[in-house]
Amino acid sequence: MESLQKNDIEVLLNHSKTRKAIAAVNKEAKERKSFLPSKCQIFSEEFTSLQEQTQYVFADDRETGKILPDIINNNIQKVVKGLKNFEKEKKFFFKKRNIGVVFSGGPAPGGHNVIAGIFDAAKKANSESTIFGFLFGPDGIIESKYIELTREIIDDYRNIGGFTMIKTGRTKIDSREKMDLAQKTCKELNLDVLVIIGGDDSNTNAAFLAQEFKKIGIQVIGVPKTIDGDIQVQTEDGQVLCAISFGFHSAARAFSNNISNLCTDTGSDAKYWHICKVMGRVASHLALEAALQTHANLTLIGEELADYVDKERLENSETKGVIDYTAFGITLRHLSRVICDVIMRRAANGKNYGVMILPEGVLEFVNEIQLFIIKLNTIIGDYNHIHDIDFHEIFPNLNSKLDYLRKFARGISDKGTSPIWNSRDDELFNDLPEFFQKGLLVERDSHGNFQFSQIKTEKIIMDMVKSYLNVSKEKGTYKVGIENDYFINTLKQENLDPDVFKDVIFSEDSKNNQYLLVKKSIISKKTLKQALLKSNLIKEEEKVPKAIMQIFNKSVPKFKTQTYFYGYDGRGNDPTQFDCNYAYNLGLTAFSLIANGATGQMAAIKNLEYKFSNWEPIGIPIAKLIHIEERKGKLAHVIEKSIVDIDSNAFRVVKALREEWEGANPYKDQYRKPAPIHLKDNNEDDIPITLILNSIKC
Ligand code: FBP
Repeated sequence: MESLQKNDIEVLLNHSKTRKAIAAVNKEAKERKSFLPSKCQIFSEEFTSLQEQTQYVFADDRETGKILPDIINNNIQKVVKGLKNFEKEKKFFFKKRNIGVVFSGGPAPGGHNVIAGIFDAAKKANSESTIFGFLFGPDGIIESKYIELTREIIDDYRNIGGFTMIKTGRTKIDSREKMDLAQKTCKELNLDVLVIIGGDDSNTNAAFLAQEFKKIGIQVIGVPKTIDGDIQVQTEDGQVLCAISFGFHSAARAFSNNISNLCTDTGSDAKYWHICKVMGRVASHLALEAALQTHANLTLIGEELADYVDKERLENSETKGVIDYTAFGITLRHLSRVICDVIMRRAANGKNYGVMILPEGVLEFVNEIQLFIIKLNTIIGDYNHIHDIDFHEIFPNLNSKLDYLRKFARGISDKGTSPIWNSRDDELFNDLPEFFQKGLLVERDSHGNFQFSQIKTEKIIMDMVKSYLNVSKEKGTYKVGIENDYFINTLKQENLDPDVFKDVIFSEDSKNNQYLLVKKSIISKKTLKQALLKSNLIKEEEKVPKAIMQIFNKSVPKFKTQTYFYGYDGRGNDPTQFDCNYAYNLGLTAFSLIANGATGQMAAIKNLEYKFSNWEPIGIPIAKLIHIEERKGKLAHVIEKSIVDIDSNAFRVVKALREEWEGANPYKDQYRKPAPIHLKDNNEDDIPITLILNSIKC
């Protein structure tokens, strides 16, 4: 044992073992930084060109064409080998350029590799080129805050998660003033091109900037990032051009590793339901992937719930000769019943525990909540428009907001009447818990998106689940099944005849099962005693035998939960090998687009869902992805978010195996353990399962 002087903190801190043990960069992190992502074959060429691909057809874009006339006619461009005799193109390719890069929106693992790819390709083409990184997202462009990215800086962030190198932000360059300031910065830096690494809204912004900057000769290129996986591009006839954004795989794998550990915990301790909310502002892609990775007992997929039809309601209304529109789509009440059903069926098989995955955006697909969101968006949007001032500034707290809504309901608002918010809305809204009211009234983000991450979705849902479980407990329908052998052994220890007691305590239909269910009518010590008295198994003055009490107590469920929010942790996770390679090749693709004069294009890799050797770098015309949708109560031109397709293979597999994974049976749960995230070898987990399944043609 080495002797260390007590209290001599200096000695302890300087000890070689201490220094090694707590070093900021460990061996694995060093190895990660030096990992070389694989490059698509085409990038070993000296230089590349772009080949127009006119065979791909997109939806009607006349409306977008009116506002983005200079980029609406862009086509898909495939990165191909550069033609040696095309001297002019070659000269342009190798020219010295100033490139500005910016992260926009939430972090996603792999972002640093996109910049590393751009940096490597740009320096290879011309070592005198300069790469500027704008700080804190689009604010850095508006406020002219940037750093020059040197090789030393880049090397320090290769294959490392998050966006820490230059940070990120959610500001949208959407006003004349911000556009002018952005132009000023870019001109002062003498930029040739601006690369925006962002989600659907940031790429929409990139298209508008491309249109605006065309006249000053600055190219704008987008790169699809978001852990949510909701930027996916398909043509009108379903050809996949971009199967997923970078960051999705790493975040999904990080969440899945944690969720899988909880599956192990719940199967060990057998006392908790672990409730895991996973990010994904609207779309449930991350939840779907986590379900495939872990086989958790219950995963809600918002998109499926939206499709729900209450057949009973529909039939009832049809017999009356009317259509009940409320029968379409799921309500919060019904959703809680769906969850309770799984909990109760597992409990009946002795498993009063499990793991549940709730997508962050699930409420977006619940009827009454969706309606509230749309109505409130419109009211707030109208207020901002009429008063030219922000609603949240004027009504900063919940009470003032509610007061405004109440006035609206009474028709004494500035507009005089209120067709959107009537007294029924007011009543329903007032019935919601305060934290949820606050959540629904929370300020929309700069792109007009509802901020689901600010809402305790899991609390809203689980509160309803808990109250329904309590009702079910009182009704005697929520019980923990008692294993037959356990019952027999327990009774034998007290010399009681199991066969005699079985008939009295357990329900008829469970008597031959491995797990026995206490009769519905027995819900308390009192009702238990009554049942025994009625069957003459005990006398009035006698106590219920200890063994029977033990069995009864075991059958009474205690619903205990632990809740988790997996989101921010996954955004900061180090990228998987898939994301390292993907993001790096996106960077290389972005440079090919830049060096061939493209603008208004988004770098993408086609065939991501297949082997690496099939990956095909392309440019996608952003303007062609834009459609019109409601934001902040107004119609806006934005890239359409891809939500889970309930006809996709990935969803169909989850649906088909749902019962097996629920494990509402006496057998072992079918949990799956995903491999840990590391860069050493390729392993079978190194591609999103969603992509593998969706690529199967059958
Ligand atoms: P992006 O679309 O910008 O990639 O962000 C997605 C996301 O991670 C969502 O999953 C989540 O709802 C949201 O960001 C959280 O945003 P914030 O960082 O503002 O809390």
